[in-house]
Amino acid sequence: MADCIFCKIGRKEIPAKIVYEDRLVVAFDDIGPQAPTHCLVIPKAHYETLNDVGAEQEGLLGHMMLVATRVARDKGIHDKGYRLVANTLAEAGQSVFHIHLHLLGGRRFAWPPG
Ligand code: DGP
Repeated sequence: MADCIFCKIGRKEIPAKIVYEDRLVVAFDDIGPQAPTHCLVIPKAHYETLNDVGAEQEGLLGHMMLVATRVARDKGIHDKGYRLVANTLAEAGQSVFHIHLHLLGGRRFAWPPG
């Protein structure tokens, strides 16, 4: 999508600290980290929210989660613990409308989330 910020990161039109990339996804450091490790895993294809992803993209969603575990290993948080978050629509706090998984770690998190 032409003016989507995460599409632009995926196409390398704007800079980001990319920590993993393959044919389907890109993972990069969040611009406003909420924890010592805070990365985002995005598909290169544009889907506004999880509600826009159909059953045919089941493999892509699984791949995003596996990439998150790989990045967690690379970042050294794999064995201590980490949190994956997919904010969906405004009430959950989604601010960028291109699906993404937050990978957060390196500190203790509260539950329930705020
Ligand atoms: P959410 O609120 O769940 O939609 O999360 C969007 C995240 O995206 C938020 O934590 C900040 C991050 N973000 C927004 N714009 C940029 C950007 O241009 N570069 C990077 N690296 N992260 C961004």
